[in-house]
Amino acid sequence: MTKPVLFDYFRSSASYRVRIALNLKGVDYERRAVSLLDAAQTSADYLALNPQGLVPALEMDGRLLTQTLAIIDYLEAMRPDPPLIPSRPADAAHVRSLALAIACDIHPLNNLRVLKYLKDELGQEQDARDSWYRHWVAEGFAALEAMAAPRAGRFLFGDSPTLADVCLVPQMFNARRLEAPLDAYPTLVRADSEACRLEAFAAAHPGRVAP
Ligand SMILES: N[C@@H](CCC(=O)N[C@@H](CS)C(=O)NCC(=O)O)C(=O)O
Repeated sequence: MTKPVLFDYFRSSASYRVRIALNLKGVDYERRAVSLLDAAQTSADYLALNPQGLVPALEMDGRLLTQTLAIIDYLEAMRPDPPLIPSRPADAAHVRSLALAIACDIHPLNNLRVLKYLKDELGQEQDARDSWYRHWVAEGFAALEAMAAPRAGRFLFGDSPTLADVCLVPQMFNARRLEAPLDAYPTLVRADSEACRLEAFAAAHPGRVAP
């Protein structure tokens, strides 16, 4: 069996999600760096793998998978243990809604190509771009805190990590890097800190996989 290959960038939060999921599922994999700093995601070679020009992409079981939530769904189907989605449909919907609030409603607004467009095409200075970044984090995290708090345990939902934590931890890492204030989100801070104590999360941290 050939090892799965993850095409990723150490500081990309989407890549960080998939590293966490692979670790939680106990999948042994290799990494191939795609340097966002050098715009390697726009190279012809990489676009042949992922026409979206986004990392990560995962080569596994003879397939090339893209989009983190689709990749994690695949892992969940192929390696059900430990589950990242609760078995009760209502709980599963709740966990997915937390994950999607991050992956669809916070992350894309603050993605590299969006920040680059603000700079290069719209002529926005660093201060304006930082303020854009922090605005969408604040709005998204305030909603996420309200959604998660009533049903949170040690983690965003209950007492074992789910897809919601897999998405939360990289977004918190990203928010800290851009110095977005986090005091108003105690549930998110607690779940992040609990998750980061687990080796599957710690081993996926950008600081651990940096070139
Ligand atoms: N929805 C995509 C998002 C992937 C994504 O946006 N990746 C970022 C890094 S975190 C990227 O490749 N950005 C490159 C760019 O913006 O040019 C997924 O979940 O896989």
